[in-house]
Amino acid sequence: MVNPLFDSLFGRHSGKQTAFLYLPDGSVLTHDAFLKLTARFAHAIKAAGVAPGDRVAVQIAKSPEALAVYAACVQSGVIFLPLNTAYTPAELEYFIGNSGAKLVLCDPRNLEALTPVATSHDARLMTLDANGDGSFATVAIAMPEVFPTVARSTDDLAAFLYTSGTTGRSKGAMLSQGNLLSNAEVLVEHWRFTPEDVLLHALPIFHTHGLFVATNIMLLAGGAMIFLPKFDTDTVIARLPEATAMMGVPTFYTRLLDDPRFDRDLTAHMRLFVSGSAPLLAETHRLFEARTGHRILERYGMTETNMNTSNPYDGARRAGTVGFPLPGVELKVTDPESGAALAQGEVGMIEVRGPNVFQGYWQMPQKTAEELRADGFFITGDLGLIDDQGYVQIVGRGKDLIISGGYNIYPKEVELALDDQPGVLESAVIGAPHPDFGESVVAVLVPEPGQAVDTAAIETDLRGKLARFKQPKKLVVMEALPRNTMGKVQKNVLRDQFAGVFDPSAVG
Ligand code: MLC
Ligand code: AMP
Repeated sequence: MVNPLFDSLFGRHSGKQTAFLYLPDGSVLTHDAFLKLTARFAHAIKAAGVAPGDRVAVQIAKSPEALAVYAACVQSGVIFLPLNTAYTPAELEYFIGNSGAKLVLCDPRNLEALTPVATSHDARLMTLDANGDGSFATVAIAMPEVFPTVARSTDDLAAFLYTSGTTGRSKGAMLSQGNLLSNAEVLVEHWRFTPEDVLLHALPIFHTHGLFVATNIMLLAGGAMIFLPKFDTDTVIARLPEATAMMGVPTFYTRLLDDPRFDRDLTAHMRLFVSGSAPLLAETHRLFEARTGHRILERYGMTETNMNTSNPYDGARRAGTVGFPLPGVELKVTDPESGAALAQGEVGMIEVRGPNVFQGYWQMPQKTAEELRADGFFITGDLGLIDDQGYVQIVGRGKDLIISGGYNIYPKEVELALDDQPGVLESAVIGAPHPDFGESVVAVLVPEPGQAVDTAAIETDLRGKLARFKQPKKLVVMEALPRNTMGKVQKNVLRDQFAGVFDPSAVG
Protein backbone atom coordinates (compact mmCIF):
# COMPACT_ATOMS: atom_id res chain seq x y z
CA MET A 1 0.00 0.00 0.00
CA VAL A 2 1.25 3.48 -0.85
CA ASN A 3 -0.32 5.11 2.17
CA PRO A 4 -1.83 2.49 4.51
CA LEU A 5 -4.23 4.78 6.38
CA PHE A 6 -5.48 6.58 3.30
CA ASP A 7 -5.74 3.46 1.16
CA SER A 8 -7.56 1.47 3.87
CA LEU A 9 -10.00 4.13 5.03
CA PHE A 10 -10.58 6.36 2.05
CA GLY A 11 -8.92 5.31 -1.20
CA ARG A 12 -10.72 1.98 -1.43
CA HIS A 13 -14.04 3.82 -1.77
CA SER A 14 -12.99 5.71 -4.88
CA GLY A 15 -15.63 5.49 -7.59
CA LYS A 16 -18.28 4.05 -5.24
CA GLN A 17 -21.67 5.68 -5.64
CA THR A 18 -22.77 4.30 -2.23
CA ALA A 19 -24.07 6.58 0.55
CA PHE A 20 -21.39 7.78 2.97
CA LEU A 21 -22.95 10.75 4.81
CA TYR A 22 -26.64 11.38 5.42
CA LEU A 23 -26.90 15.08 6.20
CA PRO A 24 -29.36 17.09 8.33
CA ASP A 25 -31.04 18.65 5.27
CA GLY A 26 -31.90 15.22 3.89
CA SER A 27 -29.14 15.20 1.25
CA VAL A 28 -26.67 12.36 0.85
CA LEU A 29 -22.97 12.51 0.07
CA THR A 30 -21.60 9.43 -1.70
CA HIS A 31 -18.23 7.88 -1.02
CA ASP A 32 -17.05 8.97 -4.46
CA ALA A 33 -18.16 12.59 -4.00
CA PHE A 34 -16.38 12.67 -0.63
CA LEU A 35 -13.19 11.34 -2.24
CA LYS A 36 -13.32 14.02 -4.94
CA LEU A 37 -13.77 16.75 -2.33
CA THR A 38 -10.84 15.24 -0.44
CA ALA A 39 -8.60 15.38 -3.52
CA ARG A 40 -9.44 19.04 -4.10
CA PHE A 41 -8.66 19.83 -0.47
CA ALA A 42 -5.37 17.94 -0.71
CA HIS A 43 -4.40 20.12 -3.68
CA ALA A 44 -5.38 23.25 -1.73
CA ILE A 45 -3.26 22.14 1.23
CA LYS A 46 -0.29 21.61 -1.06
CA ALA A 47 -0.89 24.94 -2.79
CA ALA A 48 -0.74 26.63 0.63
CA GLY A 49 2.88 25.48 0.89
CA VAL A 50 2.28 22.60 3.29
CA ALA A 51 4.62 19.63 2.78
CA PRO A 52 4.38 16.04 4.06
CA GLY A 53 5.16 15.93 7.78
CA ASP A 54 3.98 19.53 8.34
CA ARG A 55 1.02 20.22 10.64
CA VAL A 56 -2.36 21.66 9.67
CA ALA A 57 -4.30 23.03 12.66
CA VAL A 58 -8.06 22.99 12.15
CA GLN A 59 -10.77 24.68 14.21
CA ILE A 60 -13.93 24.51 12.14
CA ALA A 61 -17.54 23.46 12.63
CA LYS A 62 -18.46 19.82 12.10
CA SER A 63 -19.40 19.29 8.45
CA PRO A 64 -18.59 16.93 5.57
CA GLU A 65 -15.95 19.46 4.56
CA ALA A 66 -14.34 19.30 8.01
CA LEU A 67 -14.10 15.53 7.65
CA ALA A 68 -12.66 15.92 4.16
CA VAL A 69 -9.88 18.11 5.61
CA TYR A 70 -8.89 15.14 7.78
CA ALA A 71 -8.96 12.84 4.74
CA ALA A 72 -6.99 15.35 2.67
CA CYS A 73 -4.30 15.61 5.34
CA VAL A 74 -3.95 11.82 5.35
CA GLN A 75 -3.80 11.75 1.55
CA SER A 76 -1.10 14.42 1.45
CA GLY A 77 0.97 12.91 4.26
CA VAL A 78 0.32 15.97 6.40
CA ILE A 79 -0.27 15.80 10.16
CA PHE A 80 -3.88 16.64 11.07
CA LEU A 81 -4.37 18.70 14.24
CA PRO A 82 -8.06 19.11 15.09
CA LEU A 83 -9.03 21.63 17.77
CA ASN A 84 -12.14 21.92 19.92
CA THR A 85 -14.43 24.59 18.46
CA ALA A 86 -14.99 25.88 22.01
CA TYR A 87 -11.35 26.97 22.41
CA THR A 88 -10.80 30.71 22.61
CA PRO A 89 -8.19 32.50 20.48
CA ALA A 90 -6.10 32.79 23.66
CA GLU A 91 -6.10 29.00 23.98
CA LEU A 92 -5.40 28.52 20.27
CA GLU A 93 -2.27 30.62 20.43
CA TYR A 94 -0.56 27.87 22.39
CA PHE A 95 -1.57 25.03 20.07
CA ILE A 96 -0.52 26.90 16.94
CA GLY A 97 2.79 27.97 18.46
CA ASN A 98 3.61 24.65 20.05
CA SER A 99 2.78 22.54 17.01
CA GLY A 100 4.51 24.85 14.54
CA ALA A 101 1.48 24.49 12.27
CA LYS A 102 2.14 25.67 8.69
CA LEU A 103 -1.54 26.20 7.92
CA VAL A 104 -4.44 27.09 10.21
CA LEU A 105 -8.01 26.58 9.04
CA CYS A 106 -10.59 28.54 11.01
CA ASP A 107 -14.19 29.69 10.84
CA PRO A 108 -14.48 33.04 9.01
CA ARG A 109 -15.92 34.51 12.23
CA ASN A 110 -12.59 33.92 13.97
CA LEU A 111 -10.43 35.29 11.17
CA GLU A 112 -9.86 38.66 12.74
CA ALA A 113 -9.03 37.32 16.19
CA LEU A 114 -6.66 34.68 14.83
CA THR A 115 -4.81 36.80 12.29
CA PRO A 116 -2.26 38.18 14.78
CA VAL A 117 -1.84 34.70 16.29
CA ALA A 118 -1.12 33.11 12.92
CA THR A 119 1.15 35.96 11.86
CA SER A 120 3.24 35.77 15.01
CA HIS A 121 3.81 32.05 14.44
CA ASP A 122 4.40 32.30 10.69
CA ALA A 123 1.37 30.19 9.89
CA ARG A 124 -0.85 30.65 6.86
CA LEU A 125 -4.49 31.33 7.90
CA MET A 126 -7.44 30.29 5.71
CA THR A 127 -11.16 29.92 6.36
CA LEU A 128 -13.79 27.22 5.96
CA ASP A 129 -17.29 27.53 7.41
CA ALA A 130 -20.03 25.01 8.25
CA ASN A 131 -21.46 25.34 4.72
CA GLY A 132 -18.13 24.57 3.13
CA ASP A 133 -17.45 28.19 2.10
CA GLY A 134 -14.38 30.28 2.81
CA SER A 135 -10.98 31.16 1.36
CA PHE A 136 -9.79 27.53 1.57
CA ALA A 137 -12.87 26.30 -0.29
CA THR A 138 -12.44 28.98 -2.93
CA VAL A 139 -8.95 27.71 -3.72
CA ALA A 140 -10.06 24.06 -3.59
CA ILE A 141 -13.02 24.43 -5.91
CA ALA A 142 -10.74 25.13 -8.87
CA MET A 143 -8.55 22.13 -8.17
CA PRO A 144 -8.58 18.69 -9.89
CA GLU A 145 -10.72 15.87 -8.51
CA VAL A 146 -7.79 13.50 -8.35
CA PHE A 147 -4.73 13.86 -6.12
CA PRO A 148 -1.64 11.64 -6.25
CA THR A 149 -1.61 10.07 -2.79
CA VAL A 150 1.62 10.76 -0.91
CA ALA A 151 3.50 7.62 0.14
CA ARG A 152 3.58 6.97 3.89
CA SER A 153 4.31 4.03 6.16
CA THR A 154 2.47 2.90 9.28
CA ASP A 155 5.26 4.50 11.37
CA ASP A 156 4.62 7.96 9.93
CA LEU A 157 2.62 10.42 12.02
CA ALA A 158 -0.98 11.04 11.00
CA ALA A 159 -2.36 13.30 13.74
CA PHE A 160 -1.57 15.39 16.79
CA LEU A 161 -4.29 15.54 19.42
CA TYR A 162 -3.62 17.93 22.29
CA THR A 163 -4.40 16.75 25.77
CA SER A 164 -4.04 18.86 28.88
CA GLY A 165 -1.85 17.87 31.75
CA THR A 166 -1.81 18.21 35.49
CA THR A 167 0.62 21.12 35.18
CA GLY A 168 -1.87 23.03 33.03
CA ARG A 169 0.18 22.86 29.81
CA SER A 170 -1.28 20.87 26.93
CA LYS A 171 0.76 18.14 25.29
CA GLY A 172 0.54 17.13 21.64
CA ALA A 173 -0.04 13.38 21.52
CA MET A 174 1.59 12.09 18.32
CA LEU A 175 -0.45 9.35 16.66
CA SER A 176 0.96 7.31 13.82
CA GLN A 177 -0.90 5.83 10.89
CA GLY A 178 -0.36 2.41 12.49
CA ASN A 179 -1.85 3.57 15.81
CA LEU A 180 -5.06 4.64 14.11
CA LEU A 181 -5.35 1.84 11.60
CA SER A 182 -4.67 -1.00 14.01
CA ASN A 183 -7.35 0.25 16.40
CA ALA A 184 -9.93 0.73 13.65
CA GLU A 185 -9.28 -2.79 12.36
CA VAL A 186 -9.72 -4.32 15.80
CA LEU A 187 -12.91 -2.37 16.53
CA VAL A 188 -14.63 -3.10 13.21
CA GLU A 189 -14.16 -6.78 13.91
CA HIS A 190 -14.92 -6.62 17.62
CA TRP A 191 -18.12 -4.62 17.22
CA ARG A 192 -19.09 -6.38 13.95
CA PHE A 193 -19.40 -3.33 11.72
CA THR A 194 -20.27 -4.07 8.06
CA PRO A 195 -21.16 -2.04 4.95
CA GLU A 196 -24.82 -2.43 5.98
CA ASP A 197 -24.30 -0.32 9.10
CA VAL A 198 -25.51 3.26 9.45
CA LEU A 199 -23.98 5.01 12.45
CA LEU A 200 -25.81 7.88 14.09
CA HIS A 201 -22.95 10.34 14.51
CA ALA A 202 -23.69 13.23 16.90
CA LEU A 203 -20.23 13.51 18.49
CA PRO A 204 -17.76 16.29 17.75
CA ILE A 205 -15.01 15.32 15.28
CA PHE A 206 -12.07 16.99 17.00
CA HIS A 207 -11.54 14.25 19.60
CA THR A 208 -10.68 10.57 19.53
CA HIS A 209 -14.24 9.35 20.07
CA GLY A 210 -16.04 11.10 17.20
CA LEU A 211 -13.06 11.27 14.85
CA PHE A 212 -11.11 8.06 15.15
CA VAL A 213 -13.45 5.62 16.87
CA ALA A 214 -16.64 6.53 15.04
CA THR A 215 -15.39 7.79 11.69
CA ASN A 216 -12.41 5.51 11.10
CA ILE A 217 -14.51 2.47 11.92
CA MET A 218 -17.27 3.43 9.52
CA LEU A 219 -14.79 4.21 6.75
CA LEU A 220 -13.01 0.92 7.22
CA ALA A 221 -16.27 -1.02 7.38
CA GLY A 222 -17.59 0.81 4.31
CA GLY A 223 -20.81 1.83 6.04
CA ALA A 224 -22.58 5.18 6.24
CA MET A 225 -23.15 7.83 8.91
CA ILE A 226 -26.05 10.09 9.79
CA PHE A 227 -23.78 13.08 10.28
CA LEU A 228 -25.32 15.55 12.73
CA PRO A 229 -23.63 18.86 13.62
CA LYS A 230 -24.08 18.20 17.35
CA PHE A 231 -26.07 16.19 19.84
CA ASP A 232 -29.66 17.37 20.02
CA THR A 233 -32.22 15.06 21.63
CA ASP A 234 -35.05 15.85 19.19
CA THR A 235 -32.90 15.33 16.11
CA VAL A 236 -31.38 12.13 17.44
CA ILE A 237 -34.82 10.72 18.19
CA ALA A 238 -36.04 11.77 14.73
CA ARG A 239 -33.10 10.16 12.89
CA LEU A 240 -32.69 7.03 15.02
CA PRO A 241 -35.07 4.92 12.86
CA GLU A 242 -32.56 5.18 9.96
CA ALA A 243 -29.58 4.05 12.08
CA THR A 244 -28.27 0.64 13.05
CA ALA A 245 -25.74 1.81 15.65
CA MET A 246 -24.93 4.81 17.81
CA MET A 247 -21.87 5.93 19.77
CA GLY A 248 -21.96 8.49 22.54
CA VAL A 249 -20.71 9.84 25.82
CA PRO A 250 -22.87 9.01 28.87
CA THR A 251 -24.59 12.43 28.69
CA PHE A 252 -26.14 11.38 25.36
CA TYR A 253 -27.73 8.37 27.00
CA THR A 254 -28.96 10.15 30.13
CA ARG A 255 -30.50 12.88 27.96
CA LEU A 256 -32.25 10.27 25.80
CA LEU A 257 -33.53 8.46 28.89
CA ASP A 258 -35.01 11.73 30.11
CA ASP A 259 -37.26 11.74 27.04
CA PRO A 260 -40.30 9.43 27.10
CA ARG A 261 -40.21 9.11 23.27
CA PHE A 262 -36.99 7.15 23.65
CA ASP A 263 -38.44 3.69 24.21
CA ARG A 264 -38.41 0.04 23.16
CA ASP A 265 -40.27 0.67 19.90
CA LEU A 266 -37.95 3.45 18.78
CA THR A 267 -34.84 1.36 19.42
CA ALA A 268 -36.08 -2.15 18.55
CA HIS A 269 -34.26 -2.18 15.19
CA MET A 270 -30.92 -0.97 16.61
CA ARG A 271 -27.92 -3.31 16.58
CA LEU A 272 -25.57 -1.51 18.96
CA PHE A 273 -25.21 1.38 21.42
CA VAL A 274 -21.63 2.16 22.49
CA SER A 275 -20.64 4.42 25.39
CA GLY A 276 -17.27 5.83 26.38
CA SER A 277 -15.05 8.86 27.20
CA ALA A 278 -16.46 9.09 30.73
CA PRO A 279 -17.85 6.62 33.27
CA LEU A 280 -21.31 5.30 32.48
CA LEU A 281 -23.13 4.92 35.78
CA ALA A 282 -24.24 1.34 36.41
CA GLU A 283 -27.65 2.85 37.13
CA THR A 284 -27.80 4.39 33.62
CA HIS A 285 -26.83 1.03 32.13
CA ARG A 286 -29.69 -0.69 33.98
CA LEU A 287 -32.26 2.01 33.24
CA PHE A 288 -31.31 1.85 29.57
CA GLU A 289 -31.83 -1.89 29.47
CA ALA A 290 -35.13 -1.67 31.32
CA ARG A 291 -36.39 1.00 28.90
CA THR A 292 -35.09 -0.34 25.59
CA GLY A 293 -34.05 -3.96 26.09
CA HIS A 294 -30.53 -3.02 24.86
CA ARG A 295 -27.40 -3.39 26.96
CA ILE A 296 -25.07 -0.48 26.22
CA LEU A 297 -21.59 -1.65 25.26
CA GLU A 298 -19.12 0.33 27.35
CA ARG A 299 -15.51 0.68 26.27
CA TYR A 300 -12.48 2.55 27.62
CA GLY A 301 -9.94 4.63 25.76
CA MET A 302 -8.00 7.84 25.69
CA THR A 303 -6.34 10.30 23.36
CA GLU A 304 -2.91 8.72 23.73
CA THR A 305 -4.04 5.16 23.17
CA ASN A 306 -7.28 5.11 21.21
CA MET A 307 -9.38 2.24 22.56
CA ASN A 308 -7.94 -0.11 25.16
CA THR A 309 -10.77 -2.27 26.45
CA SER A 310 -14.31 -3.15 25.49
CA ASN A 311 -17.19 -5.13 26.85
CA PRO A 312 -17.91 -8.12 24.64
CA TYR A 313 -20.23 -8.00 21.63
CA ASP A 314 -21.53 -11.46 22.45
CA GLY A 315 -21.41 -12.40 26.09
CA ALA A 316 -22.14 -10.33 29.15
CA ARG A 317 -21.82 -6.54 28.93
CA ARG A 318 -21.37 -5.78 32.59
CA ALA A 319 -22.56 -2.50 34.05
CA GLY A 320 -19.83 -0.58 35.86
CA THR A 321 -17.04 -2.27 33.91
CA VAL A 322 -15.20 -1.41 30.71
CA GLY A 323 -14.79 -5.04 29.66
CA PHE A 324 -11.66 -6.83 28.52
CA PRO A 325 -8.46 -5.62 26.86
CA LEU A 326 -9.00 -5.51 23.08
CA PRO A 327 -7.12 -8.02 20.95
CA GLY A 328 -3.47 -6.96 20.72
CA VAL A 329 -3.70 -4.68 23.78
CA GLU A 330 -1.91 -5.72 26.98
CA LEU A 331 -3.24 -4.24 30.20
CA LYS A 332 -1.87 -4.49 33.70
CA VAL A 333 -2.60 -2.90 37.05
CA THR A 334 0.47 -1.67 38.90
CA ASP A 335 1.51 -0.12 42.17
CA PRO A 336 1.52 3.64 41.43
CA GLU A 337 4.70 4.11 43.49
CA SER A 338 6.87 1.17 42.45
CA GLY A 339 5.32 0.25 39.10
CA ALA A 340 5.24 -3.41 40.16
CA ALA A 341 2.33 -5.46 38.79
CA LEU A 342 -0.44 -6.05 41.32
CA ALA A 343 -2.47 -9.21 41.85
CA GLN A 344 -5.90 -9.63 40.27
CA GLY A 345 -8.53 -7.75 42.28
CA GLU A 346 -6.15 -5.14 43.67
CA VAL A 347 -6.66 -1.46 42.81
CA GLY A 348 -3.77 0.32 41.14
CA MET A 349 -2.59 2.24 38.10
CA ILE A 350 -3.82 0.98 34.74
CA GLU A 351 -1.01 0.58 32.21
CA VAL A 352 -1.47 -0.43 28.58
CA ARG A 353 0.77 -1.52 25.72
CA GLY A 354 -0.01 -2.31 22.11
CA PRO A 355 -0.04 -1.05 18.53
CA ASN A 356 -2.65 1.50 19.62
CA VAL A 357 -0.29 3.34 22.00
CA PHE A 358 0.93 6.71 20.72
CA GLN A 359 4.46 7.75 19.75
CA GLY A 360 5.00 10.29 22.56
CA TYR A 361 4.32 13.96 23.20
CA TRP A 362 5.48 16.45 20.58
CA GLN A 363 8.77 18.03 21.63
CA MET A 364 8.32 16.94 25.25
CA PRO A 365 10.77 14.06 25.73
CA GLN A 366 10.66 14.40 29.50
CA LYS A 367 6.87 14.23 29.74
CA THR A 368 6.93 11.30 27.33
CA ALA A 369 9.47 9.46 29.49
CA GLU A 370 7.38 10.10 32.61
CA GLU A 371 4.28 8.46 31.13
CA LEU A 372 5.51 6.06 28.46
CA ARG A 373 7.83 3.40 29.85
CA ALA A 374 10.85 2.19 27.90
CA ASP A 375 9.16 -1.23 27.59
CA GLY A 376 6.19 0.38 25.79
CA PHE A 377 3.64 0.44 28.64
CA PHE A 378 1.74 3.72 28.90
CA ILE A 379 0.80 4.90 32.39
CA THR A 380 -2.80 5.96 31.86
CA GLY A 381 -3.39 7.91 35.09
CA ASP A 382 -6.58 5.89 35.61
CA LEU A 383 -6.97 3.73 38.70
CA GLY A 384 -8.67 0.40 38.38
CA LEU A 385 -8.71 -3.32 38.92
CA ILE A 386 -9.22 -6.53 37.02
CA ASP A 387 -12.06 -8.52 38.55
CA ASP A 388 -12.29 -12.28 39.03
CA GLN A 389 -13.77 -12.71 35.56
CA GLY A 390 -11.16 -10.58 33.83
CA TYR A 391 -13.33 -7.48 33.40
CA VAL A 392 -11.56 -4.17 33.93
CA GLN A 393 -13.16 -1.71 36.32
CA ILE A 394 -12.11 1.92 36.52
CA VAL A 395 -12.48 3.04 40.11
CA GLY A 396 -10.95 6.50 40.03
CA ARG A 397 -8.22 8.69 38.63
CA GLY A 398 -4.66 9.12 39.76
CA LYS A 399 -4.58 12.34 37.73
CA ASP A 400 -6.33 15.50 38.88
CA LEU A 401 -8.87 15.56 36.07
CA ILE A 402 -12.53 16.47 35.69
CA ILE A 403 -14.55 14.89 32.86
CA SER A 404 -17.61 16.98 32.06
CA GLY A 405 -19.94 15.70 29.35
CA GLY A 406 -16.98 13.78 27.90
CA TYR A 407 -14.64 16.80 27.82
CA ASN A 408 -11.51 16.76 29.96
CA ILE A 409 -10.78 19.69 32.21
CA TYR A 410 -7.53 19.91 34.13
CA PRO A 411 -8.14 21.86 37.37
CA LYS A 412 -4.64 23.35 37.25
CA GLU A 413 -5.40 25.22 34.03
CA VAL A 414 -8.55 26.77 35.55
CA GLU A 415 -6.76 27.52 38.83
CA LEU A 416 -4.00 29.39 36.97
CA ALA A 417 -6.64 31.55 35.27
CA LEU A 418 -8.39 32.19 38.60
CA ASP A 419 -5.21 32.98 40.55
CA ASP A 420 -4.56 35.83 38.09
CA GLN A 421 -7.85 37.51 38.96
CA PRO A 422 -7.87 40.72 41.04
CA GLY A 423 -8.34 40.11 44.74
CA VAL A 424 -7.77 36.34 44.50
CA LEU A 425 -5.10 34.94 46.76
CA GLU A 426 -5.49 31.34 45.71
CA SER A 427 -8.02 28.91 44.30
CA ALA A 428 -8.92 25.25 44.15
CA VAL A 429 -10.90 23.67 41.34
CA ILE A 430 -12.75 20.40 41.78
CA GLY A 431 -15.34 18.30 40.00
CA ALA A 432 -18.75 17.74 41.57
CA PRO A 433 -21.37 15.23 40.42
CA HIS A 434 -23.66 16.78 37.83
CA PRO A 435 -26.93 15.23 36.62
CA ASP A 436 -26.35 16.12 32.95
CA PHE A 437 -22.57 16.30 32.50
CA GLY A 438 -21.59 13.54 34.96
CA GLU A 439 -19.19 15.93 36.65
CA SER A 440 -18.96 19.69 36.50
CA VAL A 441 -16.53 22.36 37.59
CA VAL A 442 -16.65 24.06 41.01
CA ALA A 443 -14.09 26.74 41.89
CA VAL A 444 -13.27 27.74 45.43
CA LEU A 445 -11.68 31.19 45.73
CA VAL A 446 -9.78 32.62 48.66
CA PRO A 447 -9.58 36.45 48.69
CA GLU A 448 -6.42 38.39 49.42
CA PRO A 449 -6.55 39.63 53.03
CA GLY A 450 -8.93 42.57 53.33
CA GLN A 451 -10.10 42.35 49.71
CA ALA A 452 -13.42 41.40 48.16
CA VAL A 453 -13.71 39.06 45.20
CA ASP A 454 -16.07 40.06 42.39
CA THR A 455 -17.25 36.68 41.09
CA ALA A 456 -19.37 38.25 38.32
CA ALA A 457 -16.36 40.13 36.97
CA ILE A 458 -14.29 36.95 37.14
CA GLU A 459 -16.91 35.03 35.18
CA THR A 460 -16.88 37.69 32.49
CA ASP A 461 -13.10 37.72 32.27
CA LEU A 462 -12.87 33.92 32.03
CA ARG A 463 -15.11 33.93 28.96
CA GLY A 464 -12.30 35.39 26.89
CA LYS A 465 -9.69 33.06 28.31
CA LEU A 466 -11.10 29.59 28.74
CA ALA A 467 -13.40 27.46 26.61
CA ARG A 468 -16.96 27.62 27.94
CA PHE A 469 -16.99 24.00 29.12
CA LYS A 470 -13.93 24.64 31.35
CA GLN A 471 -15.47 27.64 33.08
CA PRO A 472 -16.68 26.91 36.62
CA LYS A 473 -20.42 26.38 36.80
CA LYS A 474 -20.17 27.37 40.47
CA LEU A 475 -17.82 29.88 42.11
CA VAL A 476 -17.58 29.82 45.89
CA VAL A 477 -15.64 32.20 48.12
CA MET A 478 -14.04 30.73 51.25
CA GLU A 479 -11.73 32.22 53.84
CA ALA A 480 -9.15 29.48 53.54
CA LEU A 481 -8.61 26.17 51.77
CA PRO A 482 -8.51 22.99 53.85
CA ARG A 483 -4.91 21.74 54.08
CA ASN A 484 -3.23 18.70 55.57
CA THR A 485 -0.29 18.87 57.95
CA MET A 486 2.09 19.02 54.97
CA GLY A 487 0.29 22.13 53.73
CA LYS A 488 -1.23 20.35 50.71
CA VAL A 489 -4.75 21.40 49.71
CA GLN A 490 -7.21 18.64 50.61
CA LYS A 491 -9.33 18.46 47.50
CA ASN A 492 -11.12 15.41 48.91
CA VAL A 493 -12.51 17.56 51.70
CA LEU A 494 -13.75 20.09 49.16
CA ARG A 495 -15.21 17.35 46.96
CA ASP A 496 -17.17 16.01 49.95
CA GLN A 497 -18.29 19.49 50.95
CA PHE A 498 -19.56 20.39 47.48
CA ALA A 499 -20.78 16.96 46.38
CA GLY A 500 -24.37 18.17 46.31
CA VAL A 501 -24.03 21.60 44.65
CA PHE A 502 -25.48 20.43 41.34
CA ASP A 503 -28.04 18.07 42.85
CA PRO A 504 -31.43 19.40 41.72
CA SER A 505 -33.19 17.65 44.63
CA ALA A 506 -30.97 19.31 47.25
CA VAL A 507 -32.48 22.24 49.10
CA GLY A 508 -30.75 25.59 48.66
C1 MLC B 1 -21.32 22.32 26.52
N1 MLC B 1 -21.20 23.02 27.67
C2 MLC B 1 -20.59 22.27 28.56
C3 MLC B 1 -20.32 21.05 27.91
N2 MLC B 1 -20.77 21.11 26.64
N3 MLC B 1 -20.25 22.49 29.84
C4 MLC B 1 -19.63 21.52 30.48
N4 MLC B 1 -19.32 20.32 29.91
C5 MLC B 1 -19.63 20.07 28.63
N5 MLC B 1 -19.31 18.90 28.05
C6 MLC B 1 -21.66 24.37 27.99
C7 MLC B 1 -22.23 25.08 26.82
O1 MLC B 1 -21.22 25.88 26.25
C8 MLC B 1 -23.36 25.88 27.42
O2 MLC B 1 -22.89 27.05 27.98
C9 MLC B 1 -23.85 25.04 28.54
O3 MLC B 1 -22.72 24.21 28.91
C10 MLC B 1 -25.01 24.15 28.20
O4 MLC B 1 -24.83 23.64 26.94
P1 MLC B 1 -25.74 22.53 26.29
O5 MLC B 1 -26.47 23.15 25.13
O6 MLC B 1 -26.50 21.79 27.29
O7 MLC B 1 -24.59 21.61 25.76
P2 MLC B 1 -24.52 20.89 24.40
O8 MLC B 1 -24.12 21.83 23.34
O9 MLC B 1 -25.77 20.10 24.23
O10 MLC B 1 -23.25 19.93 24.62
C11 MLC B 1 -23.26 18.95 25.61
C12 MLC B 1 -22.69 17.68 24.99
C13 MLC B 1 -21.31 18.04 24.38
C14 MLC B 1 -22.56 16.62 26.05
C15 MLC B 1 -23.61 17.19 23.87
O11 MLC B 1 -20.49 18.57 25.38
C16 MLC B 1 -20.65 16.89 23.70
O12 MLC B 1 -20.92 16.58 22.54
N6 MLC B 1 -19.72 16.18 24.40
C17 MLC B 1 -18.97 15.09 23.82
C18 MLC B 1 -17.53 15.25 24.14
C19 MLC B 1 -16.66 14.19 23.44
O13 MLC B 1 -16.83 13.90 22.26
N7 MLC B 1 -15.71 13.62 24.16
C20 MLC B 1 -14.83 12.62 23.61
C21 MLC B 1 -13.39 12.91 24.01
S1 MLC B 1 -12.34 11.59 23.42
P3 MLC B 1 -23.83 28.32 28.20
O14 MLC B 1 -23.08 29.41 27.51
O15 MLC B 1 -25.15 28.05 27.62
O16 MLC B 1 -23.85 28.46 29.68
C22 MLC B 1 -12.01 10.67 24.81
C23 MLC B 1 -11.39 9.35 24.63
C24 MLC B 1 -12.43 8.29 24.67
O17 MLC B 1 -12.40 11.01 25.87
O18 MLC B 1 -12.32 7.33 25.43
O19 MLC B 1 -13.38 8.44 23.93
P1 AMP C 1 -9.09 11.97 26.84
O1 AMP C 1 -7.79 12.44 27.37
O2 AMP C 1 -10.03 13.06 26.47
O3 AMP C 1 -8.87 11.03 25.75
O4 AMP C 1 -9.81 11.21 28.02
C1 AMP C 1 -9.36 9.95 28.43
C2 AMP C 1 -9.89 9.63 29.78
O5 AMP C 1 -11.30 9.46 29.74
C3 AMP C 1 -9.37 8.31 30.30
O6 AMP C 1 -8.06 8.42 30.81
C4 AMP C 1 -10.40 7.99 31.36
O7 AMP C 1 -10.14 8.69 32.55
C5 AMP C 1 -11.67 8.53 30.73
N1 AMP C 1 -12.50 7.47 30.14
C6 AMP C 1 -12.63 7.10 28.85
N2 AMP C 1 -13.52 6.10 28.72
C7 AMP C 1 -13.98 5.82 29.96
C8 AMP C 1 -14.92 4.91 30.50
N3 AMP C 1 -15.61 4.07 29.74
N4 AMP C 1 -15.13 4.91 31.84
C9 AMP C 1 -14.46 5.76 32.63
N5 AMP C 1 -13.57 6.65 32.19
C10 AMP C 1 -13.33 6.69 30.87
